[in-house]
Amino acid sequence: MPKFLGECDTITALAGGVGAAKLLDGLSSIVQPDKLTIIVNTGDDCEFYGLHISPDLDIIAYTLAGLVDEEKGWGIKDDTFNCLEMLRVYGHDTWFKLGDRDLATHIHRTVMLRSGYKLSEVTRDICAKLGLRQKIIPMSDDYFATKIRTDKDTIHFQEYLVKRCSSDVVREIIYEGAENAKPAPGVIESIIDAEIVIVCPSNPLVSIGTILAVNGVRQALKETKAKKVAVSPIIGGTVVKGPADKMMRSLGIEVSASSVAKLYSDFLDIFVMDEADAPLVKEVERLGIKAVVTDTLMKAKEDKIRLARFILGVASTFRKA
Ligand code: GDP
Ligand code: FO1
Repeated sequence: MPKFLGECDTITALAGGVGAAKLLDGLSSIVQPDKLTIIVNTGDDCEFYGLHISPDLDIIAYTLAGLVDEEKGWGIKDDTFNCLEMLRVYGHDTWFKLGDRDLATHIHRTVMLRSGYKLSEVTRDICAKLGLRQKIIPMSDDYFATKIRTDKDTIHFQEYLVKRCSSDVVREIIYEGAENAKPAPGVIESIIDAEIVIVCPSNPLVSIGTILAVNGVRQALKETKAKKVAVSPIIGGTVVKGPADKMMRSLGIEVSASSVAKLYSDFLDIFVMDEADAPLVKEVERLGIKAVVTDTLMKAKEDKIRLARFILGVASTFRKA
């Protein structure tokens, strides 16, 4: 019985924030929600005013629920910032822009965590209440914080990204807590049991790199029989948004699609690159990865659906050696 696109395949995606959310939005339009599991980076998680913020989990959930502020790619559309303004009056730091409705999510999450629930349980609750049927799982329930060592200090990733606008030279990325971080329930199982694993176009160092740093994840990706497809977040030697290019350059990694492929080469089957990077196909194939090119820039909904269809199409025709 032939499979129709997205009909029967169980898909597990590894995701960061905004870049991943766009592809997952497209994928969700063509794949039944119960076939899709999304493992999300929590290295960006941070605390403000005693509240636990999980930016990437929220970006994915808000996007799939149709709530996201599409212009920014994060936060809730048409949100107001009255609470933040009052916090500023009281002298608190307000560089991380938490909207009023967004704050409700962080309050709810924090109340549940304080009552003893795990982050994965809280996430399941939030997703159910937002009406989502896709399975969204944090990479780990354990403490994990991405820290950036600059020339003068070591700071949380959000401080590097938002407060300092990625202006520091990155000397080292520290995955704090990685040694003890166990995968959340369902992470390893969903990789092993999937028919297709998609590595979303996310920052390879601080979104996908963190997920790969969780104990057992890389091994599961090597062991699974799933077809493993990654989409390059680098197009024509530059980023669509975010600091991945600056970070790679600072760390002496060439800013190119093939460098990203190299970072995943121990487990990857197929690498989807932009047409602009067609000259790099041979270089990627020398890594033992099938390289395919298409227009990977997602602006409108049609672009997201087209890329999602393309990925499922190449995965369905790929045969492992
Ligand atoms: P993250 O998702 O949390 O890792 O952070 P960002 O949302 O900043 O994006 C991560 C990466 O996704 C960046 O390196 C972007 O270049 C890439 N990205 C964002 N939008 C697109 C897109 O439409 N197509 C492709 N190919 N990459 C994208
Ligand atoms: N990104 C910003 O550039 N500035 C902000 O003030 C900001 C606030 C914010 C609040 C909630 C949330 O869920 C995400 C938020 N982001 C903000 C996005 C976030 O910092 C990053 O895009 C992700 O961590 C990277 O995926």
